Amino acid sequence: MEKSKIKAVVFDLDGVVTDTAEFHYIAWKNLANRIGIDFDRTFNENLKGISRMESLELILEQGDMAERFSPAEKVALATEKNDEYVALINDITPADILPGILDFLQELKDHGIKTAIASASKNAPAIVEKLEIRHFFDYIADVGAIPNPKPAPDIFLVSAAHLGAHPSECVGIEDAAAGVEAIKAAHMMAVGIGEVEQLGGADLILDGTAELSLNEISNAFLEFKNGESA
Ligand code: B16
Ligand code: MG
Repeated sequence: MEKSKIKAVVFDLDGVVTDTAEFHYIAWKNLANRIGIDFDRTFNENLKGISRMESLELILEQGDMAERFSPAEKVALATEKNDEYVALINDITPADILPGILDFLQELKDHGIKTAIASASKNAPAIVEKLEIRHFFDYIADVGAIPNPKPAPDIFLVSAAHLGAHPSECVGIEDAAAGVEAIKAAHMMAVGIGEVEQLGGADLILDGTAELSLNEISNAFLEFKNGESA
């Protein structure tokens, strides 16, 4: 049997390739606490896959401070958070790549399957360099040039186009609900890494990245295709 008809795999970064969520959490918590807003891990879950400015708006809203700051002050707050985040990720090394990802990337390369990163993070290119995995990817989306953020499909559609693949030939991998929604809106097969409660919309849900393999996603892809044509 042909191993796969998948032409391209589009990866989210944070939570799929590496786990920078803890650093986002620390930097947002410090900023929120400084301006008098409580911030805990449960609330932090809402920020996964969400852009920097949208994250700030959600934090201000939950602290009843949505109207307190001017647009310029909000940019300054977001910059302050990002400065701390950038300092925290400075020490990232290849040891921070999530389990199974390197083998999976090598497997995709060996089978000539194209790959891209579709991250909401403006720091994605720097993180990929620090992880020393740039050579595994054919394209890294520039989130600053993407019209609408996740859960809109834009970043996945732009990635597929750059890889020369039709969305129906692509698999997207995400750890956040907004990301799975974006993949589905792009009409790609969605692999969710995490809990079914959050990622119920995905076509395949895996507990962790160690479970990723070409065989696993190819089988799910065949089922996905059969389901579509049924
Ligand atoms: P930055 P992903 C997302 O990365 C994070 O999950 C999210 O928490 C963060 O706010 C967003 O990137 C923007 O990051 O402030 O570095 O531009 O999961 O889409 O790879
Ligand atoms: Mg993510």
